[in-house]
Amino acid sequence: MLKRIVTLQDISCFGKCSLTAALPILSAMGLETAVIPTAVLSTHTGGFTGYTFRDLTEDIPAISKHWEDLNLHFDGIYTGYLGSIEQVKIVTDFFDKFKSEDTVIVVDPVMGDAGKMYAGFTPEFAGEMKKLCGKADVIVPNMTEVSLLLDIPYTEKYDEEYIKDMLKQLTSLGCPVAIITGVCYGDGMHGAVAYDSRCDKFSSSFQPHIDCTPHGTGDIFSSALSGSIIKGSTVQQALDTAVKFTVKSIEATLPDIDKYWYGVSFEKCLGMLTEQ
Ligand code: PXL
Repeated sequence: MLKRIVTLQDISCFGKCSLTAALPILSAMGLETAVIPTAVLSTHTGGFTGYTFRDLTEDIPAISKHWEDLNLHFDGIYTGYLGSIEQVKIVTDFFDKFKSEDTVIVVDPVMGDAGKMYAGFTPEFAGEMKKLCGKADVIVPNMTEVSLLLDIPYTEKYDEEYIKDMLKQLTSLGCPVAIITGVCYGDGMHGAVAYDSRCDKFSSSFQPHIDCTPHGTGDIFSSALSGSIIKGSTVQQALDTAVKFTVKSIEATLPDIDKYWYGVSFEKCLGMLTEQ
């Protein structure tokens, strides 16, 4: 039987991130994928100007109520970009309604990158996101989001000990597993590091660094990671799958990077996921 996941994030109609990346990736991994679009934007907010933004917060409780009536069960719930504090609160309620004993919740606390918050986000939003992270089984912040979740300054210079310390602090938000993405110790490698507080175990996965960060790599990583975890992989296996898929997708973008500056050419690599 197919495992069923629901992912809650925006549709950026053009730009290859959030739902337009998550849906094909999760489907390629063999998961039945339901979606709750949290907002509709004409493009994502990274690098485009003049984008439209229709907030769909109001629709979420009604969708949720209908699904409760249908008695739907989800093996996984995966959240990405959420557009407002109110929306984060409503998603928290959604977790309470649909989390059963065997449901795995993955929260990607999408708020910023490279030390800057994305357009429209505030420190108050980060406060609400901390609470949502506390309800998750797995969280997947990048270093910018780590600084926002832990109220510490953003830094690009750190070592393994620092990352391990951050990971432990992140699990004290209430989620048993924390994964930091985009980790680079300056040794030419780039990857992700995880801490599972249930067994006090660290794991990591690294690949040679590619000097190019197209938009949407975080969403590609989180989607592949969520799919893997919900299919029952160990944290180590999920890290390996997500890191390899992300790196291959970035490599696939390189020949045409001027043309595809707005997103990663992950489509060329979906075969890696269907074969698993
Ligand atoms: O890739 C994260 C993301 C998702 N959705 C929207 C965004 C961004 C990042 O900028 O703007 C709308």
